[in-house]
Amino acid sequence: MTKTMKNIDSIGHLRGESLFVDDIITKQNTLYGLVFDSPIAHGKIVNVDYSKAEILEGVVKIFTYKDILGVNQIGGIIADEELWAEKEVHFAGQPIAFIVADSEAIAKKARSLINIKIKELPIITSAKEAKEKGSFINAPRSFRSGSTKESFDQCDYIIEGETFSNGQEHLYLETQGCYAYPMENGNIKITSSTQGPTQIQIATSKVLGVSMHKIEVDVIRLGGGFGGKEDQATAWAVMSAVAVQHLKKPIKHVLNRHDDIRMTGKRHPYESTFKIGLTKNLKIQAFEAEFLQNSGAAADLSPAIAERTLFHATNSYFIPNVKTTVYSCKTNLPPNTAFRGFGGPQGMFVIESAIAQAADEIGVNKRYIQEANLIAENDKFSYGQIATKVEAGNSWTSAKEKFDLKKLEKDILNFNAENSRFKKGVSLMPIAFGISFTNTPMNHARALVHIYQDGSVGLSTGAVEMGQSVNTKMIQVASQTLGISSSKIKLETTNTTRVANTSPSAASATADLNGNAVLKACKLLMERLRKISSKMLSVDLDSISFENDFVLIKNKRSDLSWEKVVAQAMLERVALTENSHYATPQINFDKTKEKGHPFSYHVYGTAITSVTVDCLRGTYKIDAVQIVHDFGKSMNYGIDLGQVEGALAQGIGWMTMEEIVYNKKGQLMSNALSSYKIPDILSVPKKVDVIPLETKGNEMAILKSKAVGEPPLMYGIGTYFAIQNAVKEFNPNYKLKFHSPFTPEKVLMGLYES
Ligand code: LUZ
Ligand code: MOS
Repeated sequence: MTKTMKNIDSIGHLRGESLFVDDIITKQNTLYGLVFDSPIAHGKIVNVDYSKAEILEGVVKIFTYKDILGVNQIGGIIADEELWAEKEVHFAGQPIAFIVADSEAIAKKARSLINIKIKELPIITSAKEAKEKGSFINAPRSFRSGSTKESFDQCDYIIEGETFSNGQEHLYLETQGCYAYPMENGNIKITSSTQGPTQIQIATSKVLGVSMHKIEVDVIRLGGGFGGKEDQATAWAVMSAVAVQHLKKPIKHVLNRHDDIRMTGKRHPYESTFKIGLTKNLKIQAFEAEFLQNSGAAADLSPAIAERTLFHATNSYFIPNVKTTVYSCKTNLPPNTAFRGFGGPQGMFVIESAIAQAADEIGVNKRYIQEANLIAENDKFSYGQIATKVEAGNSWTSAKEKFDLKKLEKDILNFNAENSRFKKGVSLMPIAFGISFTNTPMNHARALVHIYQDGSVGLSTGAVEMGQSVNTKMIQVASQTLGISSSKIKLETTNTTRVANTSPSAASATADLNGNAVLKACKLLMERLRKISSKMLSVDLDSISFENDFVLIKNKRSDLSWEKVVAQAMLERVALTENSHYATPQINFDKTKEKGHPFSYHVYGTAITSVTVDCLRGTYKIDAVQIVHDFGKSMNYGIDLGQVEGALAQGIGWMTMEEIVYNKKGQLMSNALSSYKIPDILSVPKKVDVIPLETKGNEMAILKSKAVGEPPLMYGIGTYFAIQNAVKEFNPNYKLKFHSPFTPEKVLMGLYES
C-alpha cells in the first residue's frame, strides 16, 4: 500500500467551503428556471394553457418545444427522448415546459397557474406487462456459451425459479442542477453537476442547432452522482441553454429534492426467471436466465445497462453452458438509468438466487455450491473472455480463514439452538466485476498538464470529481511521476474546452483512464526536464531522477531544485505543457457474435455477512460484514476503503430497505425521504471489517491500484441471503422468495407463513 494522501477536498467539505452548483456566485440579471412536467404517465396533450402563468409579474418567458431552434431530442444511445413533450407524454414527471422567472418562488407560483388537459392512454408500469404487450426499447440480446439444452439432460438437479429486484433512488446529496450564461458571439458556458460534461455539450449543440465549439461545459465537483448524473444531468442543462440562447441572460436551475426524485429515473427494477442445472457433486453445468428490465419510457442508458447484466449473469462462477437473454421493456415510468453497478447487481442477484434455491432443494448449505463453482484461471466467461489473474478462489479462501468462518458458523448454530425469538443467519457473497466501459470505443481519456514557470502545476483531465476522490488520485499520479510534492499541483475543473470528447466519469474506470493519461503526459514532461538537469549538473542522463522537489543523481539528492530546472527550461524555450491520450489496450467486443474481451480486468472479493432477525417483529440487525477485497495494490487505502464501505451500505440499502413504489397510474409514491428509507447510522452493519487481498496488483490498473467504485456494492447482496437463512431457521416451512428489498414486512410474513 502506498502512503496515503489525504483527500484534497476533506478540509473544504468540512468547512463548507467547497463549491457546488448552488454555491456559484451569480451574475447580475440572473434568472431562475423551473420545469413544468406531466402529471399523467401516458396520454395525448389536448391543450396547455399558459396564459395565467405568463402574465404573473416576474415571469420572463415560458419555453416549450416551439422555442427549439435545433432538434427536440436528447436521447443518447437511441433518439427517443424529447427535451420537452410535444404531442404525447410517456411518464409522470416528463418535462413539458420551462418557466423562467426573476426568482424561484415566482417560477413555482407560475407553475401552479398552468392548466393542462391530457387525454389519458393505457399505462404500463411493470416489465412483465410490457413484455406481454410487446413494448420494448430495442431488440432483446442473448449471450450463449456451450449448449444448455444438451447439458440439462445430463444434470442430476434442475431448479427453476423467479426473482424480482426493485429500483433504487440515487439520492445524491446535491440535486441535479446547472448555471448557464451567455458569452460573446452566441457562445454559452454551462456549469453543471454532471458526470458527463461532453454529453451535455453534444445534446446542447443539437437542441440549440449550433456547433459543439460554441458550448463550453464546466464541472467543479458533484455532491454525489452514483450514475444518476451520467445521462440525466443533461436535460436540465440543455433547457437552461435554450433559455440563454433566447434571453441572453444567465439562467440558474437547481432542482429541489421533490422535483428531482419525481422526475429522474432510478436503478432499473428487474423481473427475471432462471433455470439452473447441477451434477451430484454440485457442479453447475447449465444456467439459463431471462431478464426483464423495466427501462421506463425512453432508452436513456438502458441498452448498455442490459448488456452489463448479461456480462455479470454468472457473477464469479464458471458455468460451461449458459444462455441468458435480456429484454429492455418500455414502460410509463421515468426512464431508468445508470446506478452504481450498472445492471451488474441485478444480474448477480439472479444467479445468487438460483444457487440459493438449488441449495434449498438439494439440502446443502449454499456456500458449498458457490465454492464448487468459483471461476479459476483460464476458465471462460460466457462472453468469451478468458479469465486471467483470477482472485475468486483466493478471496473466498482468505475470507473463510481470516474471519474464521468455521467458528462463526458454530457460534450461530449454538445461538440459534439457544434462542427462540432471535435467529441468526450467515451468507457468503463473492463478486467478480468487469472493469471497462462495455462499449469499447468509450475507453479513452486525456490529460492536459501545464508546468507554470514558478514550478507549480495545473492539471486538467476528463475525470469528474463526485466524492469518489478521483482528483486526489490524479494528483497522486502526477506528484509521483514528476517527483514533486502534491501541494505544487492544482487539479483544475473538468472543462470541455481544456479536455474534449470525454467519456462520462463512470464504470469505475475514471481513475484508470484519466490516471493513465496523466501518467503519460507527466512522463513526457519528465524526459525534457531530466535532459535539462543532466546538462545543468553535467552528469549522465541515466543517473537523473526527481523526488521531493529535487533532482537526484543516482538516487542521491543534489542541490538542484525543481524550480531551478523549470526556470532553465523557460530560458531554453522548452515546452512545459503536455497533452496525452490514453486508450485501454487489448479490449474488444463483437456484438454480432456477442463474444470478445470487453474488460481490461476483473475485480474480485468475498463478503461474509451475519445478521440477527427479531422473529417477533420481523426486524433485523446486520451484525457484521467481513470482506476480503481485491484492491490490487491500493494507491490510497483511505479513499479505497471509503469506497468499499459506502458501496456496501448502498448495496445493503438496495437489498433490504429502499423500496420504490409507483402506483398503477405510474406516479411515484415513495417520493420523499419520509416514504423512502435509505440506510442510516442505525441500520448499517454494526461491524464492517475489510482486509485487502494480498496480490501483486494488476498492470492494467493505474499504478496497479484496481478500480473500486462499483464492485463492493454487490457485497450488499449477501445481506439478502443471510436474512433469508435466519428466517428459515425460525420457520422451516418458509418457502424461499427472491423479491428484494427484503423489508421487515416481508421478513415478518416469511417468519409466519405455513
Ligand atoms: N456506463 C457506461 C457505465 O456507459 N458503460 C458501462 O459499461 C458502465 N459500467 C458501469 C457503470 N457505468
Ligand atoms: Mo456509473 S453507474 O455512472 O459508473
